Amino acid sequence: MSGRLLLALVVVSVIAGCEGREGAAPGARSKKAGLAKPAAAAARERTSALPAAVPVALSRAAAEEAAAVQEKDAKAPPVVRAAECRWCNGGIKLDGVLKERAWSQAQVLEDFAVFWQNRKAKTATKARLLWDNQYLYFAAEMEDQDLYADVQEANGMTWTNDVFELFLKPSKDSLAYYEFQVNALNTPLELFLPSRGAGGYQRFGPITEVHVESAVRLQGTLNKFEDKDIGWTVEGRIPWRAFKATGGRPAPGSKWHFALCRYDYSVAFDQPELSSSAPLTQPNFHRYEDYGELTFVGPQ
Ligand SMILES: [Ca+2]
Ligand SMILES: [Ca+2]
Repeated sequence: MSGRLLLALVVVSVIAGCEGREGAAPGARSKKAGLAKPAAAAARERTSALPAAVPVALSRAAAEEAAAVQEKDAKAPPVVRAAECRWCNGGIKLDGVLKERAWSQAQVLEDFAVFWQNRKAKTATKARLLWDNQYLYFAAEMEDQDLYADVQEANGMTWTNDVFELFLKPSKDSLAYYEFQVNALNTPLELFLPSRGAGGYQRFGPITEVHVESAVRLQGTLNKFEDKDIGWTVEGRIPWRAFKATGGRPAPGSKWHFALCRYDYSVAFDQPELSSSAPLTQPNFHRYEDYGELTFVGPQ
């Protein structure tokens, strides 16, 4: 009996201590009158009050936080935070026409945004990725009302033209990543970047061997700004040996990080439109902290 009373008193004092420290939970404060009641009754009342009072305070904070996140997400444009690179079943002919059965089985990545400006891209993009033992395949169908490209030299400054870009970072534990581009004239650019701080295009552009093979198909007239174009399609492949510096081909189930990006120049835009599949928080395609996750799905 005395042991039970002692336990009740301990419970009362522990709860009173909680109230004294927290103080802010309105439900808990209104129960203070209960101290005048016999200890056992007060303990029962407070023991039942405790689980209700504390979670109410916690759940209110959690609800407010969830509402804030929801409000932010409601404004944020959709992007590709995770995607599958599926196995390529059947051949792909690089001709800029995506009629192969293999492409129809690829995941369609069309949530391109100007995320750092909290908006969708002005021009739509539908991209696809596939892989097999030899290659990583990529394709993109891009809306574009003013087709522009004049860089013809491989590993030239293709981003000064309408261009499709792939950024791939095989490992979080390494600073190394890769950048591939194809402009609307089908000129490739390929960069192995050992790190962001190593010197970028100026240093690695001239010494990175170009492995990318691609084809483009234009719907419109290139470099004729007076008329209105429809768009362009790129279809390409990169052999896994291009990734030899970081171990080459991934194993099924491997997860890399990636961003698919575009520059769209147009007489209708005040600035060239940079867009990406990734939630980039800055106008910088090299910001791999923001890249989406790409899972390589093996043959089924
Ligand atoms: Ca094709
Ligand atoms: Ca353009």
